[in-house]
Amino acid sequence: TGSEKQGAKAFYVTTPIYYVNDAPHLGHAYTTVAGDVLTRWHRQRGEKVWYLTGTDEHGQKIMRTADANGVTPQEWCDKLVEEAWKPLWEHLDIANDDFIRTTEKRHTDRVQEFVQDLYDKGEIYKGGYEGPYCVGCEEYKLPGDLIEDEQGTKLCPVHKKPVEILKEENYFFKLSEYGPKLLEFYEANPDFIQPESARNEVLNFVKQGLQDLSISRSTFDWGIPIPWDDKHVIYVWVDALLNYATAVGYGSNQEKFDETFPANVHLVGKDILRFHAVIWPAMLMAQGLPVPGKVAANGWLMVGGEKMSKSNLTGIKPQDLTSHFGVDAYRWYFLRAIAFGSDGSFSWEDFTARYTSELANDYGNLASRVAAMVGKYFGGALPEATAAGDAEQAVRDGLAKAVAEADRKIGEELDFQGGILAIFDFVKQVNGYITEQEPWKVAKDDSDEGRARLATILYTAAESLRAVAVLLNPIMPDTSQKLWDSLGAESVLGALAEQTVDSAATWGLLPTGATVTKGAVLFPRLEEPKKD
Ligand code: ME8
Repeated sequence: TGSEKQGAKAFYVTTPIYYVNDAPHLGHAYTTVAGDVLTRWHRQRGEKVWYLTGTDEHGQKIMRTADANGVTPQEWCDKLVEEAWKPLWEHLDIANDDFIRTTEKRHTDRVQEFVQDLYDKGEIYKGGYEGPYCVGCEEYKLPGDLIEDEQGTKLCPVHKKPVEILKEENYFFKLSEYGPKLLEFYEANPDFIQPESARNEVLNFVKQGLQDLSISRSTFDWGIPIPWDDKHVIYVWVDALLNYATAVGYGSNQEKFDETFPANVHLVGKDILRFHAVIWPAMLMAQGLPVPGKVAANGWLMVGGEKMSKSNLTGIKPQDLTSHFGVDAYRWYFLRAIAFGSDGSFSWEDFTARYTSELANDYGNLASRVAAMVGKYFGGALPEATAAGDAEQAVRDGLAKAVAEADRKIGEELDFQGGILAIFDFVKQVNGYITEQEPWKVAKDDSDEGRARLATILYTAAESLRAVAVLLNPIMPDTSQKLWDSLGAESVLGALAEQTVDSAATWGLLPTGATVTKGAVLFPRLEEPKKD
């Protein structure tokens, strides 16, 4: 703790800013929880961190939704942000440092300056364009990317809805000129796009040659005006991508900007990969600004073989799952069950099975058994480990391995599943250790030697749990706090928030004499499963 360096570059992570045409669903929560775990992990390394999320409020999609509901777009956005989006992030314990809305003046003013700058530099020109447009994606599609229904109607491949033919006189950004520079950049930075499949998709796309990007719209007015021609509004995606800069002081707070920008990781769904891995770096290159460290694309949560979306509502809201399984189990489940970057499906059965076996049995029971035995055999005062041998050394080695693996996988590789498994393998190891050591049998031996063995076994188990509480804190903060309290760790080691990944790996920090109590049940027995 306290190792944050003044003036050092923050580890800066972003989520997409979500469209507020509807309330958030499981898919949005998936990306946002992943970002929260990633940033909490880095905070726990003692790093300075900045975690940004927010909402994308301009464009036709929002305008049409507001119209259909008989309110102004601004009224619609205000309502959805305050009543649906912010409350869900609070409910899910998301520790974002800022929340940017693209209708805020701190954003709109800077977007106009950015675009004006590009115009002055000759990067933007006026031209005409006609092509198929998907309002769901807010994107012109290439004819070759469209799919057809049985009647031969051209459909957007993502939304499976008819595209509209849009013809506009627009301003264009000279994106086509950035192809070679981008390819050179991808080559020099093989980790820029994650996973490999996403990287390949982008490389192939850019190698085919880029078209210039239409960056204004003149057929509707819900957007930021083009500063030199107010009959046009700025294309919603150009507006949206700039949030990553405007939210951290671009053009307004140079010190903050230098300390934060560019993002180390932009978390995105694979549906918006090209915007982040092609258009965004090109916009930054055009402006002479540094490009991000990584664009990490998560896969899709699927339902019935289709991407879960606002229009294809599953009927399952995040709140339905948290009220049944609890917030912590919810945060854990999707990262545990689905390899980040791959698609995955949700089912009540799978969640229930994993909750019961991994959370309640493996983790929850371990915590309650150990606390109960320290209570029963030592009156709740953590005894000293004076008789450690090979079995204890194996536990210590297991912990060292788990910390190193989890740190690399979660902190560096964004392999949340692998990191969680490394920690839970250690939980299993400690369970196995207790089963083998049979403390309840050792307890029958009243000799000094017997007492020393019993003390050593229980110390080893409790100290292991101390480390587990720290390691799982970024993923299940509420549960870790309960465990921390049950181990009596707060009064001797300080707040859980002050613990570090290094401290998790340091054996022996929980002092002898710590007051261990049988605390709150970590994972209560589930009610009868709901039906979907
Ligand atoms: O695209 N599975 O906003 P959006 C996994 N405003 N992740 C999913 C998902 C699913 N089924 N559905 C949504 C936009 N997501 C733009 C972004 S950024 C400058 C502008 C997640 O409301 C995933 O992260 O459509 C996806 O990229 C994002 O929500 C799209 O949210």
